[in-house]
Amino acid sequence: MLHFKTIPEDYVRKTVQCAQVALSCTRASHQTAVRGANKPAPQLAALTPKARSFVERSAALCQPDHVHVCDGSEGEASALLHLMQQQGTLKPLTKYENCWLARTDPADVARVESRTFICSEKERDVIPAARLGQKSALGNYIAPPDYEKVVADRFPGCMRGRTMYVIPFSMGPVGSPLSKIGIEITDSPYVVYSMRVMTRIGSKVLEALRQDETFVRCLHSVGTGGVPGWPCDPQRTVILHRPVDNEIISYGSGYGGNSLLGKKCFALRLGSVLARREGWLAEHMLILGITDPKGRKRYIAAAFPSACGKTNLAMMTPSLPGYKVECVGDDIAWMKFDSNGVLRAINPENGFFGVAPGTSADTNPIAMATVFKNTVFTNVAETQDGGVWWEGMGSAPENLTDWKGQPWNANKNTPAAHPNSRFCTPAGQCPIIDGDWESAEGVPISAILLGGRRPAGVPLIVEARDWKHGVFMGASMRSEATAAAEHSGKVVMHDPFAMRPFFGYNFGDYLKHWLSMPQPKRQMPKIFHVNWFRKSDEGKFLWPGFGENSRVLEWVLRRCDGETCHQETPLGFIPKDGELNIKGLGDIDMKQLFSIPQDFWLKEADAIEKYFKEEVGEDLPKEMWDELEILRKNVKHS
Ligand code: GTP
Ligand code: SPV
Ligand code: MN
Repeated sequence: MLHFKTIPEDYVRKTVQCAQVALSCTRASHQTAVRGANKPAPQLAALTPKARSFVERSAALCQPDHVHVCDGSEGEASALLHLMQQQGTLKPLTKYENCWLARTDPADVARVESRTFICSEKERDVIPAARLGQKSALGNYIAPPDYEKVVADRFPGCMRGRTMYVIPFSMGPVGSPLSKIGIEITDSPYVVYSMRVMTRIGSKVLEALRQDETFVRCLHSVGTGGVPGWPCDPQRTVILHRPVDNEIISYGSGYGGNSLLGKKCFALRLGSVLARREGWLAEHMLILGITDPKGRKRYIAAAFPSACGKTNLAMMTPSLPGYKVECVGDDIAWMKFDSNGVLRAINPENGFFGVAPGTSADTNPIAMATVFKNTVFTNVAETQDGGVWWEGMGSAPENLTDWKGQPWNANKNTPAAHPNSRFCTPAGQCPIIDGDWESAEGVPISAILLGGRRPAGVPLIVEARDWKHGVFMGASMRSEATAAAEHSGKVVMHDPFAMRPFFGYNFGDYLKHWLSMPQPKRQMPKIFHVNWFRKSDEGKFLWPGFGENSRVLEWVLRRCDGETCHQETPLGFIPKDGELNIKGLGDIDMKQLFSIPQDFWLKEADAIEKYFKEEVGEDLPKEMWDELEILRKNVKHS
């Protein structure tokens, strides 16, 4: 529900009247708002009463000129494209089929974690005990009255002169028992078009809502300001979540996870709350299927922080002969133990919103084979012949236009593509999309990988001794900051389970939830920590990464099969000497890649202790303190 408590009664009455006008002209305005749509939009009458009430209340608050309920049709999509060209939001990339370039306001280029809040009656629902009343590194809390005020300060009349789009969307295949429905209301046609790629939208979702009226209310406005073609309000951007009310409200940004509310806001922040309540897991994880040379197929999920290699691993081309990788998802996994005790995962998304820089025919040929049709590129560089370019794609063509629309050449000391520039592309057109990627019951998970960017000290792979140790590995994960959010510099940050920006509730309770997973008759996946990013003293990556990561996956599978190809270390199990296949790789400094420097790890243990104490405190499960002491003891005696 939208909350009008802070708005005077007569104002509410007046705005509701305006909304009636807006709603009653919906049908006629549809033609002007979304010109060229050849099918009429589903009528408001087609909405369930709850959905209709959400739309009416939002219209009353935002006062759009028109309301358009999205049906998800092709005609609607082409009308949106037409409109966005007129408004200067998109331009066609004539070199490819149905591909588009968007340039954002330079102040609206990534997720804004500092302005992302979770609302609850009690602060401790959101913030661990150690940080109550203070700034927390594990999420921001907002009290209900402040939440109301933030909405009241931004939303009244914010859609005047604009069309309000109503997007019914499903996270997960429509009708799957693991799927959930949302309705996003937005004034951004770019968001509508992107949601159409990233989620399943339209009439079929409205149909499903008639069976079960439950949905997450998502209200989004880009706000006023910004540059021509990219309205936004970076100074006043705010992203609010109210899990108890199934509500997300976002203002001021049109970019990525700030505005495509099905993704991080719903599938992770609200999702994690639902998952805890209902006994499952909502995680920042890719899902891949891997078939070994004997034809045995297994599925692996992996949690790496933003811009740390999920899309690349999910689509990897194995360098090891006889292996095949297929992609189920590249960013989010919803996982639940089935009645046979098997952990099953679905990808709630329908597309990839992938990091462009670094993607090339060498590093990720599958992504390159995916993105040159039906794709929106945002903040990449443009070539003279209507194509795209970014750092890491290969040598730079002449006469590039950079992401800000300025002429660019290799002598400039600014990047041509923004480091967080992205492609938004339908998952279904990935050449290695898994045959079961839309399976209603999900795919069975054999192993869970955790990892991050660790330039020093952290081995290529370590296997957890057991589930509890694996949960500790997740809790103590750290990674170098990337351009996916507003953090600057290469500072190594704690990022537990790659979820630091995405927890919907108290991290201590999240750990307890993970610890509660092992139950009689459940087949617990093995947990591993990987690091593709360790560097030599000269600053070079010690491991070639990308397709060569298949060598690490092979060892993971052998461990899942119970092979004794491991040896014990203070951190857990690593490959026994000679058991990681590096045949044909040339010079690999295995000693440095797997070294466990005692001084580094004593400091790491201290850093973990400090983090646990200062950020979590008494909400940290005792098991984590026990594991930290085991780590410290092991390292001291090594
Ligand atoms: P989000 O979409 O932000 O969640 O990111 P992601 O985890 O999907 O990261 P992605 O796969 O897009 O990779 C981000 C960057 O890391 C790209 O520039 C990649 O080229 C680079 N990268 C990915 N895998 C590897 C690897 O194995 N080794 C090295 N050195 N770089 C990698
Ligand atoms: C991430 O930052 O982890 C992303 C991109 O996957 S965004 O959709 O902006 O969250
Ligand atoms: Mn991500």
